[in-house]
Amino acid sequence: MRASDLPLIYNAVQILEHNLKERAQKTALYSNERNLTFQECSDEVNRVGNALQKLGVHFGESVAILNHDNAEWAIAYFAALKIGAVAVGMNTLLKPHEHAYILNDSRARVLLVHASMLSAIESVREQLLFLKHIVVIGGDSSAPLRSARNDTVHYADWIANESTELETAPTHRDDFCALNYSSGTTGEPKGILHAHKDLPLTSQLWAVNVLRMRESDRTFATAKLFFTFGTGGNLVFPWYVGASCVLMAAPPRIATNVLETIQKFKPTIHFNAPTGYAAILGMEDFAQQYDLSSLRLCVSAGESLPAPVWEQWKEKTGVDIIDGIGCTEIWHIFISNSPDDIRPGSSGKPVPGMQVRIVDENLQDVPQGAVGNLLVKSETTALLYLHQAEKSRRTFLGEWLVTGDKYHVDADGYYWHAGRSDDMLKVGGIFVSPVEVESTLMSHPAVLECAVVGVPDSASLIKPKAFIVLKQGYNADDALQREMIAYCKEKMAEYKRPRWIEFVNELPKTATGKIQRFKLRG
Ligand code: 3UK
Repeated sequence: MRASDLPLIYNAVQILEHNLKERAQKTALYSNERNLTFQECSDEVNRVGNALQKLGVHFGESVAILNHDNAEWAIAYFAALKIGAVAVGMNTLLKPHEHAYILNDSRARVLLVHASMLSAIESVREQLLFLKHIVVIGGDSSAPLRSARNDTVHYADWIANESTELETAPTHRDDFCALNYSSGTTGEPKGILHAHKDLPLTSQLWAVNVLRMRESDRTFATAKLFFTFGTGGNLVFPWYVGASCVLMAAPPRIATNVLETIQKFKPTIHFNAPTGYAAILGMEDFAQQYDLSSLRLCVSAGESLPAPVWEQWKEKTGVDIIDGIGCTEIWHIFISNSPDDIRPGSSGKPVPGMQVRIVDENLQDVPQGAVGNLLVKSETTALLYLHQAEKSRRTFLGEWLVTGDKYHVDADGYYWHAGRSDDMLKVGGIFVSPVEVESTLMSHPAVLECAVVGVPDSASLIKPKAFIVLKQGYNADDALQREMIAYCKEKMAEYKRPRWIEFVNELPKTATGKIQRFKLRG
């Protein structure tokens, strides 16, 4: 399938609405809070779409979603698409100043926010230049809203009198429909815009052609819907094939939440990051304690899956994990293992319909077997980073995307991840910039100098470790380490905190005084 196989006027709400013909009464979405059929999803999408239009949302404008994974997340996303707006799935783990940056950069006029995160938004409300309306999801809808302004409304009240009829905006298949923010080594997060066409294309090229997802499947992802790994795996792909999804609002890093959800809702395909599989494997007897027999396949992405984790999972559950590498710039997976062709430890082979190259610093192909920089060509690649012209020019080289990954290919055509070409770390499948962790630590009164590097944990998965030179008068003891980790949790999203701190007398440096991080990786 190619983009040109889609009609010129195409709206990705089709991915939901095509199900109304044959399976309107099938459960489309399961969650602890409520289950919805395709018909119910479609009706509610229309009500939300109408309500958004009444708030003045026009074609091409952003609608921000800061919500846990639940029915309203999915509904708001497709409602934004249907009216020709751009859905901005916001990372719930970030701090208020980062939410403010994203709301301003995306110029969202409307924010749908879960009640539990409303106070975070209120704390930066003065900084929000474009936001006009807040819709509160969850919480007690009979309680008056805390906000003093009359621009805040409960979701249930907001859609109560809206019609279930709504015209689909005649979007071009190349019109933007979704905006996701991804962090870089330095500077502000990068806004990545995707078009309507990218959703059916990735669904067909990877979920159907490689993973063989089908109507009888039921998906469950720990990757949240604000991350395109989750939006694809747990919403767009299942609905594209007429399958159902299971949404879990609870934090995915707690292994028992994940196991209980699998036991209760019986998904057939589970999406997780390597850290998530390793956390479950860390629980003795999990396979005896929980009924996981509904699973037929698992998928891993976000960081590379070590072969021992693959083997232990297979031994304990009998289920294969399909490792595939994806990125937000391409929307989803572009090199992947497949159910009948798995090489544990490798990322598999290029997804048919996409192409990859491994090149040297001059963009020349390296000989087979040599490590080089990975470039990818896919019709689903974004065109630019919003408001970041220079970074865009360095990353989007015509048809080829510079992924920032090092790879080599073996004689059988399997691709092997060999780290990143920048300093970025993937921690639990999410980007962490060591520069950001370092500058946070530098603001602590006891820190003279520091360097943060990725160090493998017991499951061979990378976690941040800080090497710190203390100012005079501070004791290099456990209490100070604990205090610094708590300090990092308060200043940054929790997943960015160093897992280990080592106090050192000096840091290795070049003659010109630049810290040599590679020497610390050990
Ligand atoms: C790394 C992997 C080795 C790699 C993503 C699936 O992770 C996703 O998107 P991001 O933009 O990060 C992209 C970067 O993450 N990576 C991802 N998967 C793997 N490295 N093996 C893997 N299997 O450095 C890549 O450049 O956050 C993954 C689907 C959608 C996604 N957005």
